[in-house]
Amino acid sequence: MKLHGFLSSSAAYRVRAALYLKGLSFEEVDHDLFAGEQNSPEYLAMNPQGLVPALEIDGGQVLTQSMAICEYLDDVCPKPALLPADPVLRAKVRAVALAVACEIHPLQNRMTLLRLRGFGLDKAQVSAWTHQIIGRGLAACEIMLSSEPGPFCFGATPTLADIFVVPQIHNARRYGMTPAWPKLLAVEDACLALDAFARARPPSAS
Ligand SMILES: N[C@@H](CCC(=O)N[C@@H](CS)C(=O)NCC(=O)O)C(=O)O
Repeated sequence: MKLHGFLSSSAAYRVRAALYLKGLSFEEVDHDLFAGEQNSPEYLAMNPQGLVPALEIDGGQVLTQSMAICEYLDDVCPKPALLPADPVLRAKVRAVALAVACEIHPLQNRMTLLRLRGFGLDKAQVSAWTHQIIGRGLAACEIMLSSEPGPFCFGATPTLADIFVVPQIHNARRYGMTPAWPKLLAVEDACLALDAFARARPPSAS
């Protein structure tokens, strides 16, 4: 498999963590988002959204959207499972992952922030926006997880929820925040103690 990503992309971080958790080997191709490589005709032919990650699988098919990719990996390589068997718990795991994927990340990604600058917001205003979006979103995740047993988001093994929450905490730091949610920080510690997350993580939070 070939993972098309970018080192500092938190969405690519999710897929790297899932691939490593499952012990799958893959090749990584970096597309420099700052240089606009995601908008080249070659890349758009693979992913018309011009977003990373994209995963090329055997047979030349290309999968896009980190959640769809992670669920595909869970389908074809069920162990270790990224979704619990219990339907209620599955829904709760997906709800936390989606809280990051739908409500937090798209409002703080590079394209959104560039558009805000284009509408005339200055750097400080854009920074206040990202802090507000991430702060409110992760505070809600902290509450959603408050009564769940650790050390991971939903118990003894990492799930899709961890795969989405941990890269988002990384992004919070990248945007100059100091995350102070005890449950989320404990989850992050548990995940980063695993080789899969440690290898998947971008090198610095700067
Ligand atoms: N919902 C998508 C989000 C992907 C996304 O926003 N990727 C960002 C990097 S984290 C990107 O490719 N941005 C393109 C750009 O900045 O032009 C997913 O989960 O895969």
